[in-house]
Amino acid sequence: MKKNVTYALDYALNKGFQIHPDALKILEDLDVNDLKDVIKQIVREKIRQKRYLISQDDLESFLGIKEDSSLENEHRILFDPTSKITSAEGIDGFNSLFSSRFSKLKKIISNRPEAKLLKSIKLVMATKSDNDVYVCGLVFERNSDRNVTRLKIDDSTGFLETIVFDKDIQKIANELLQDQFVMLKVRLSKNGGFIVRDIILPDIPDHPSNRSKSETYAVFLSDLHVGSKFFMEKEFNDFISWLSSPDPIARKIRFVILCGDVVDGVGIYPNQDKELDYPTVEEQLKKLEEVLNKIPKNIKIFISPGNHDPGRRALPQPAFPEKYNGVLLKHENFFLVGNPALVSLNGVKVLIYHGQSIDDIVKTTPGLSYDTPTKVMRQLLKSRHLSPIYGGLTPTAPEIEDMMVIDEVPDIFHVGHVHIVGFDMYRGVLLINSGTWQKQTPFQASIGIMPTPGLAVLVNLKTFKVYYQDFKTEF
Ligand code: D5M
Ligand code: FE
Ligand code: ZN
Repeated sequence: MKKNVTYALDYALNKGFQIHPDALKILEDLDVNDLKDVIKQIVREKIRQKRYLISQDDLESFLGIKEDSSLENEHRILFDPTSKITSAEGIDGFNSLFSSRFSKLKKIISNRPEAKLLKSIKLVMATKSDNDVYVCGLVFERNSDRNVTRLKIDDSTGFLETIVFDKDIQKIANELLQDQFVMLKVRLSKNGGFIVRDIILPDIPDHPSNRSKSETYAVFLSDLHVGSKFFMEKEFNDFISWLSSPDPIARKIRFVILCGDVVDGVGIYPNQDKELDYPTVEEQLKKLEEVLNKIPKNIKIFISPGNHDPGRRALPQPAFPEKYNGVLLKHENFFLVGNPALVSLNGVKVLIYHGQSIDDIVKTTPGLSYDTPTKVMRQLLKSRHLSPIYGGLTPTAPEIEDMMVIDEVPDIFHVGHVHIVGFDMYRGVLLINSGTWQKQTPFQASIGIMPTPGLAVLVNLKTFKVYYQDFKTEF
């Protein structure tokens, strides 16, 4: 028992009072300076009432931390790939994946007025009109040399090679990602080349976001890497204890969202076994469950996988497979979803995605880097796709439906993977990268990644105000 609590206990006993064990737990979390005052005032009040047991209820009422029943914690899982995964095989599978991507995004862009003038590449090539025409397709190639950018797009009726001269349009062109969907306004030049006169991305409309009616808070976390020698167990446990503390924000938390890499996994990178405290996935998950079990039961916990978690690596990833999920699913307040997933928390739509494709985007796009993850997240929203680049570092499964298309506009877009906290607003969407609870690893040091570990990102779902709670103890 902590020393300050002993003081409270002695004081109460001397006056003929008993303190219930649940009430003691609350006293343990109080600041020493507040404690003496609190206990004296409660004793005075109870003497007046002639009641000689100090209960949890007495303390919670006195401290104003009594559970607020007006805080809603309603959730709906709006999209989860788990049951939709079919994994079509071979080339055919990829053909259907890309044709699904093309038709879904064409539908999204068809809300634009220009889309009424869309023509197929085959028709444009055949008619050779010298008016402006609109075409759409997936980016097949993008080359920039000196003053011109060349774009080749594919709409399944054929390929169109185009040239961008205009400097402003070049800026957009140079940020285009391989296999991203675009609409181009082009005109045939006298020497037979198609000049790009505008680039239109599917993008998201600027919109007022859905908000929670009550001031419920959600905590956004990712990349715990439980099992790794570098998992910051002490800091993470401090955070978990804080969730039960009298802190006014902690009292209003009803949701925790874990965005992948919750465990470090086994055999994920060469010689990983030398960097593991827990050498099997089962032990890692048991450890994770032990820690998460201490979270108050009135908080719903959503867990989505990342590239270190058990199950298939290719996107979209299903929720943790049955072989491993028992230890987590025995808790009624735990919900396992796939990657990506869309959940509604008190009406606020949260898109959860681990963020594997960021590796490919940072690698191929000038001006984007790991330390500005929210800039990459903007690109993803503009392209209305979570993993546009095919054939890079991000494994993609040959699904019949492209579930990485951002069909619905979210209110909060939650990503992890880069281990660096960041937040921003884009067209009414709150972008959050929730960092990590793993110290810098030797691999990250070797490639110059400076993580920001030990920060809990908290959001008021009514106001969308973002707070950080810092649990880092080493600098
Ligand atoms: O990824 C942790 C961090 O390391 C994240 O910023 C991405 C980066 N990372 C991971 N794999 C690679 C490769 N192969 N190249 C470059 N950068 C990488 P995590 O998923 O936790 O291992
Ligand atoms: Fe990670
Ligand atoms: Zn990761």
